[in-house]
Amino acid sequence: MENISDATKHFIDLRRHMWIAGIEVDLRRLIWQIAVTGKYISSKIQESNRKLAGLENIYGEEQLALDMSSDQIIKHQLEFSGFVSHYASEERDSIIQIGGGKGKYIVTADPLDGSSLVNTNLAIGTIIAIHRESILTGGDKSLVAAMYITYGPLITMIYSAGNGTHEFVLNREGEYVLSEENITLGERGDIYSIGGLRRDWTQGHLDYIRYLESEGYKLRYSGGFVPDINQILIKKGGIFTYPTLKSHPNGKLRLIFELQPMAFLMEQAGGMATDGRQRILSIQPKALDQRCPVYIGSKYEVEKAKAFLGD
Ligand code: AFP
Repeated sequence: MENISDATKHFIDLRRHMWIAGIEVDLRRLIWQIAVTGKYISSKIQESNRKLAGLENIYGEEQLALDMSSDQIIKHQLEFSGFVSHYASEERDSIIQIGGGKGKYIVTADPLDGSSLVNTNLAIGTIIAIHRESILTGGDKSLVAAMYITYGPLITMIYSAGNGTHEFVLNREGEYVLSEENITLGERGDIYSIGGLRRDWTQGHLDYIRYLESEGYKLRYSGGFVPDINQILIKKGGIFTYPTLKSHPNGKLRLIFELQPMAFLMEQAGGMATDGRQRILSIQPKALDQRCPVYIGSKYEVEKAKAFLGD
């Protein structure tokens, strides 16, 4: 039986992983500080979930929505980091200057994506992107790192700083230890995760979905973007799509807060992400809250979607 020190010597924690990868020191520290907020947000979820308390808030005070309080946790953590000049969040109408505007990075957050699922006890998550340039120049010009934290049976964190896509799990000691390094998607998978109402789909999208079903793809859709994407990464293939809808031509998901970071992580894992025609990371955002259709996952399924949509 290995002794404890031998048993743990294989554990690579997040900071050591980033140091070995040669990531710039301020970026390493920033990614670490954001990962730490995951612990605070997770305890907020536990504390604020009324089902857990078994009763409404005993003081009757207005419970701040979880996504708002998660946003405040992240902002406060970044405010004093010294590395961040501006912060943008799905919970805010504009980009705000923080830390005196001196830091070298701009951070965007979807602080608690899937918050409408919290009382169902399904997994939800935090999505983060870290930019060096203005976030309105386009993902492939400004993005230097992306990460998401999944609040499920375990708290896991997936990150990339352009060094591949890697998964860490928060252990009992409160450390993020490496659980899967260099996640790499296969050419294709066997799961499809599809948003929007079938009656709202365009004909090209409907034909594409019927093709996947004829190929025997299995439906995996929770209504939470983070766990649905996480399943495709960990299962090494498949497709998530929230398409153009007749009622909403730009779909539902946000380009800057949700799609750019996930596209960065998926491409670093050998996958693809498009709006059905062009690469998500090549799209120059026109507005902070711009929505965009999305096809994201392994190459075969994304290319197939482009073919059905009349590439
Ligand atoms: P909420 O944050 O309002 O729960 O929305 C979650 C989400 O933005 C994304 O996480 C899901 O993929 C998508 O919406 C689910 O949308 P539908 O409820 O229309 O399926």
